[in-house]
Order: sequence, then C-alpha cells, then structure tokens
Amino acid sequence: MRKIEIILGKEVSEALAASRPVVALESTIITHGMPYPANLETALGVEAVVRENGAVPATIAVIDGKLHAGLERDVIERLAKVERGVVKASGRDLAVAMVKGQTAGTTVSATMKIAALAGISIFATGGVGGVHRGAEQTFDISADLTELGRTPVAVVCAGVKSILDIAKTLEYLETQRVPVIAYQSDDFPAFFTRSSGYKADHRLDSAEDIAATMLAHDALETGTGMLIANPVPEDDALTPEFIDGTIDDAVAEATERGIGRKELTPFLLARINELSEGRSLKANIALVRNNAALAARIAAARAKASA
Ligand code: PSU
Ligand code: MN
Repeated sequence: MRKIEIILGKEVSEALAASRPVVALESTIITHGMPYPANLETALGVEAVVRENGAVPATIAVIDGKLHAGLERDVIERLAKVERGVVKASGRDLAVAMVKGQTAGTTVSATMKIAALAGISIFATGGVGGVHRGAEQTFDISADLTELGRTPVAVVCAGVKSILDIAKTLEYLETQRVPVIAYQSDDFPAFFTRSSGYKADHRLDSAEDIAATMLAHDALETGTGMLIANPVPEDDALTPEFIDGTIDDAVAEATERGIGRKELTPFLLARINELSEGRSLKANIALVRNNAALAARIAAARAKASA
C-alpha cells in the first residue's frame, strides 16, 4: 500500500486495476505553459488524442492540496482559467502544496513523481526542462532532469527548446543514466524544429520497440526514467531561421530583466509566443498532440507485451 493518497479519476482507477494502458499528462503546461483559452482547448484535445490511440488519459495536478491523477472537465477548466497566481509545483513543492491546501500545476518532475506513485509508467508532454543557457553562471538546471534520474517513468516529449543549452542538457541526462531515444529520427529534436543539430543516443522506429525497451529497462532496475524524443510533425515545424532569433531575443530580455528561478521558463514561453505572433503556440499544440498519440500507442504496446 502506498502511504500517500492519490485521488484517481474513475476511468484511470479502472484502467490501472485491469492493467489497461494509461498515459499521464502534466498540468504546468495548462497553468503556466500556454495562454487561455488555448491551454484549455489543448488540455481537452490531448486527452481525446490519448483515447483515440487506445489509452486512458490521466491529467495530474494538485487540487486544494490533494494529489490527483485523472481530472474531470470542470477541474481542467478551473486550472486553465486561474491566472498566473496558481502555483507551479515541481517535485520538491508537493509537500508544502498539500499542507497549505494549494492548487498547483505540476511540472514534469512533479508529474513523474505522482505518476510513479499511482503506478503509471508513461507520460506525455511538450518539452521537458533542462540545463539553461548560462547555467555555468546561474546553476539553473531543471529538476526535471534529476527526477528523470531517479523515477522510473518514460517521458515522451518533442526534445528541448533552444531556450536551453541542448548540449549540456544531453550531457546531464547521460550523467543521470537516462536513456535518450529519438523516435524515427537519428537526431535529437529541438521542440519547434525536427533537429537540434545533436544526435540522440538511440533511435527506435516503432511503439512496440519502445515498449519492449521500457520493459527491459524496468527489469534492469536502474530506477531511472527514459526520455523519448518525438520530432514535431513536418507540417507543423518552424524553421530555425524563423524561431532562433525570437528565442535569442526572449533569452536576452529575461537576462536583462533579471528573471530567474521558477519564473524563467514561463516567462520565456510567453515571450516567445508574443514575439512569434502565435506561431510558436500553434507548433506547440501540434507537437503535444503528436506526443500524446505516440505515448498512448506505446502504453498500448506495453500493456499487450506484458499481458
Ligand atoms: N517547456 C515547455 N513547456 C512547458 C514547460 C517546459 O516547452 O510547459 C514546463 C514543464 O512543466 C516543465 C517545466 O516541467 O516547464 C520546467 O520548468 P523549470 O525550467 O523551471 O524546471
Ligand atoms: Mn530552473
């Protein structure tokens, strides 16, 4: 028995009890990653995509101090509408959020932790946090990376944005013993673009192979997660010429204004969206949906392989 209460949605609870496929989804993307109403439409749309691809969605958040996996529509609406006042909780913030009765969007690190406690092994998001540019000065390295190093959940993302230092992020994941697998690609993708200019450690071409790798990884008991990098669909990708300058401008502005710590990533995401006149948001929505579909197919393949 786990010692902590996680309130499971009805469908999630039934699926887990029957070992049917479940995909966890994060909520910081709703509370801090996208503006309203795109955040709400995306959150609901992503749940539908998970279902269409044969799994049950479990959106994870802290609601009035309780950990939830699987949210009703009205609760997702509440998260989407709360203005920036809502808490952004990484794994280390969960205990305080529980005691204070806070409502919080959970980052990749917090979502992985809650998913693992609930018995969910795969999770889909847009981008994970990483080593920020200038980390040699600021030490800003996302707790998502250390969580990947200690919590056995596979995270499907579209790579990392070049708001981060991608080379250092990949080095850090290597140190943390996290396998980095690109889906149907040799290159590690950079969120808005299909290639970051860096090779991924591994390439796998089917959901079945990824599911088999997850099972082997679990059997090895390394205790670490896995990062599955799924390039943005070709039609939705932005060109580096278009997005790189925008990202550089947003990063420069954050430095100038002294924005750091947990405010930095939400600031950069919002600023890139403004500067790109919504084009980054459009790509973001498409890639999250694409990741949810892959995660659901992997979850289904994993359930089949372990049946
Ligand atoms: N990157 C994105 N979209 C996001 C995030 C990152 O492209 O929504 C969110 C995720 O919830 C991620 C968090 O876990 O930001 C990382 O924040 P930080 O860099 O403060 O660790
Ligand atoms: Mn940080």
